[in-house]
Amino acid sequence: MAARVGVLGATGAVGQRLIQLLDPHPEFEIAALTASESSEGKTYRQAAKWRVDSPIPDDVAEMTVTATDPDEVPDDVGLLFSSLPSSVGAAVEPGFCEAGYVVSSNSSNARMADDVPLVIPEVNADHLDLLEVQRDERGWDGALVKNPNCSTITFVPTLAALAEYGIEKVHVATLQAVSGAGYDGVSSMEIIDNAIPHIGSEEDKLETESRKLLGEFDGAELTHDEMSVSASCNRIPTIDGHLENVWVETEEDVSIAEAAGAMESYPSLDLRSSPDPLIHVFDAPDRPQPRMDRTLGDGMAIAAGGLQETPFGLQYNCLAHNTIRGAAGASVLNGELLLENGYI
Ligand code: 11C
Repeated sequence: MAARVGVLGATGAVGQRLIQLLDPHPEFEIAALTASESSEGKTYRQAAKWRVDSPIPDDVAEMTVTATDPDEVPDDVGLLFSSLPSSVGAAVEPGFCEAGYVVSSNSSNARMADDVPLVIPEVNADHLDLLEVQRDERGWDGALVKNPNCSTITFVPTLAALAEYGIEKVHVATLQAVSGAGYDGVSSMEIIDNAIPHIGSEEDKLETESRKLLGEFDGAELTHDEMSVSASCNRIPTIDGHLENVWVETEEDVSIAEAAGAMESYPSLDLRSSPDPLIHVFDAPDRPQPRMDRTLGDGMAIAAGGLQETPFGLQYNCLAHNTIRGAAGASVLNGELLLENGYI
């Protein structure tokens, strides 16, 4: 029987992607939708300005949207996917966890908290064990698990594939799609013939989240990886798909063939939303490209290419669909991992 799940922040850009990915889903059944006050009491069809590339599922369209409040969510809902704005997430997610709900959240609040697992299942599924620490320290019956920022998710799996060579320094420059800014953010038309060399606190997220993801959990405490990471983030007029240029300096020499082999053979997981292969490596120097490659593995794969040796280490480009692999799909995959591990 499918687990009953809810979506917090169901009308936003990532909330809509969540609904698209969850209906249908063999393991989950949508049973609750919440949003801000202006949507309360409306049907989902009335409340959402639906913009994703498939129709609203019929059963979801007629569901009533409620306030984002634990009292409004049925008790038999075991798992909540959260795509709330981070300030709202910070205010309400702990209350849901205290009320016994397991929350798989894409919101950026609490990602760096010591007792909150920040998880890409193919990279650090073992960090889920931090939930024992969380339960001891916070006394929650529920739990809070986060997925990283979309531009972090794009390059960290490639670093995980190269970890055996001992990563010392990483430089990453991002070319980020406008959908990352959400519906109220910058639109593609506004930046046609332009690029914006700054995105809020994005650089800090890449630098800190990547070190947490590649850190080690000893059963009591998580140690962040010691590699140094420097990021530079740019908004470009692409609709979906973040492209990144990465330079990696390693302790041991790594040839192009070895790096490509390590990425291509990096394992996916036996979870529904984990694609096989996880990382596609292109020989052609002009791939990956957002429009051609963002839907690989149903939008859940990472694409890499343009591998070359440089005076600054191994250089390559990588790409992921930012609202699927980088956001909604990342939360769904964490939900599948939570289910697999008996947390729901
Ligand atoms: C962007 N990466 O492309 C941002 C959006 O921390 O989840 C996602 C923000 C986050 O603008």
